Amino acid sequence: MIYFHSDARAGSFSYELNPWCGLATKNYDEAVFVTKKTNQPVQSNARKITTYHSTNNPHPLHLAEKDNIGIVGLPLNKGQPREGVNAGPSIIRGQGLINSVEALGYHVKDYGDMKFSSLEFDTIGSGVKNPRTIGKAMGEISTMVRGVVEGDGVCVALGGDHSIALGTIHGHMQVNNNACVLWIDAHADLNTPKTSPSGNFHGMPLSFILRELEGDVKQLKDAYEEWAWLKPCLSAKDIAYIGLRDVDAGEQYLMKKLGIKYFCMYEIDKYGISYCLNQALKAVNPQMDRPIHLSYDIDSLDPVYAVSTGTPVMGGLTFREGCFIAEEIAATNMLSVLDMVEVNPELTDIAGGELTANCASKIILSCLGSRIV
Ligand SMILES: [Mn+2]
Repeated sequence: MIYFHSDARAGSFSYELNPWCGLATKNYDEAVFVTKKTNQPVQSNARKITTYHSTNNPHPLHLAEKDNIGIVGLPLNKGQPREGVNAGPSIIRGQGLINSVEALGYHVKDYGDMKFSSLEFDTIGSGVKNPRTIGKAMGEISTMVRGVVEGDGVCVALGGDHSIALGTIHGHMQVNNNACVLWIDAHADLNTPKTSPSGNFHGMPLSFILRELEGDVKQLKDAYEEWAWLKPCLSAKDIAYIGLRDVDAGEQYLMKKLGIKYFCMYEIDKYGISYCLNQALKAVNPQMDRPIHLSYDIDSLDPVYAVSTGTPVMGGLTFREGCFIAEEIAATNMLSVLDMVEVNPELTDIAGGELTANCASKIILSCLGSRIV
């Protein structure tokens, strides 16, 4: 049984610390939080995590007559070094996602999981690891997402690492060329091949989609035919960040130089999530007439919730703040594409993976109109 206090920031409980993720519990099944005062297990006001939402009411917020939802799994893991993030789509689906989306009143078309080939002799080129494999996969993702948006109106893309967003945004923009992007993430994912400290592509997808940075990615693009399809199609003024707390020096420079709107955890603590989200939407979608591309990295949530993800950073969004963003996006009726990325069930024990996937699933449902009441 998992017990959990309703406000993880309240600090009224003590628990063992797991050195790399911040929340201990080698075995969630045995984890019982205790009060500091008495050291007794908390029973009276403890809650089981899985009873949070009711999702079997018809969705009250019709997504602007988009009653079809296309869901596609993108199990790509070559944009970062850890195995397991390719299992993201299956563990998120395993939360009962398809049935729950149907229970909201939508007609769901499940496109299954795409298969990506690993190209031979693909190590590192122009500062990017696996450049040919990723270039090819991104082109294929772009074509797939374009088709889903054309056919179903709304596309939910299950990652995979955050690399996939280059393909999903590119495909989306081929249909809705006036879409704006909300990037919910601990990281800015704006490195160019030159500024990236690691060469991992999941920290670079935005630099490849931005018109302003076309020259910075040209060397890689020109070097491999797998990148021939790419045409930058988004402007810096059309992106807003929420949840940042680990931003590389080169990214900080580019964010300021390009004037990208951002709401780091500092701003969220200071002004609240409601104000920050409102300002982010105002910046990229002032008339609320542009389709929204919501690129949601599960590591935007604090590692207390998103425990099983590749690059966790302390001090993130609470689960409720994460849901609130999703609920407000649903209320705009303008959601067109949703990426849910970086759930990696193989980095912790089974319960940690399930908890992370459960958060992802609940946020997806909230984006599609699921409400508490
Ligand atoms: Mn990311």
